[in-house]
Amino acid sequence: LEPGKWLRAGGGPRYVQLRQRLSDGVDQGVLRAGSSLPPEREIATITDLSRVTVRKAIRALAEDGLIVQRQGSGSFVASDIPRIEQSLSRLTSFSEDMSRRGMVSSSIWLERGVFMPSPEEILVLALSRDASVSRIGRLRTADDKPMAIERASLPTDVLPNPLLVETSLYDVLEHAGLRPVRALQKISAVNLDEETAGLLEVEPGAAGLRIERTSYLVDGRAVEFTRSIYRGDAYNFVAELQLAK
Ligand code: 16G
Repeated sequence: LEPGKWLRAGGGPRYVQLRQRLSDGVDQGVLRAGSSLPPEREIATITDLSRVTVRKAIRALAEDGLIVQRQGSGSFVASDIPRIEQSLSRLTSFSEDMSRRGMVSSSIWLERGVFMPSPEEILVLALSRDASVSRIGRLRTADDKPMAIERASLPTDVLPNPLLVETSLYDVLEHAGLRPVRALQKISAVNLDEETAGLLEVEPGAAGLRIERTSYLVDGRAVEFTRSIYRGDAYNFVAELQLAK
């Protein structure tokens, strides 16, 4: 944004050029979803433009929906991810959820292997002391946008080899006749640490949702214990409530 380097004579009004410059920054990911813009006064100093020009550019970007202005706390880069309405009462998989919405789901592998279970896995999956677990950690994307990080642990009786999972875990379970029919899910709020935020392509400290799911077969056997971090700006979780009788 240094003065002179990008302002072109004949490139239109200065505020229009600054608006273009800032919107390029958003497109190129230099300014990330949820990050705050420097204060007007600072942008004016760096660019050597007047505060009036800077204010005009920012107002235009807000009108474009590219940034959000918040009274008292400045301007933020808006999230370009439309929110996913996710039912809290249906036991579906990420792949199914995305394909039902006409989106292309994919995964980037973070971890895949067979391990000795942690005390928590032993407890939640009701494992015997000598059992082992398959762990699969994935960054889940929809139309190439990162949505969630999911780390699933399954008893090796259920998933003997994590390499069997190429795209959908639930497909693999379905084929083995081990598709869960019931799950318990716990949701809590988190602020994303630097590493998680980097994977999800948001600012460190941005809001996320930590979701834990334990899934069961008809006979009550636990098949999956998954800890996930979902982008806080990408989801609306929806449940229908009924009057308690
Ligand atoms: C969902 C589940 C996850 C499951 C995954 C399987 C949550 C909140 N949701 O994302 O537990 O492992 O679907 O998806 O944990 P896949 O069949 O596409 O691999």
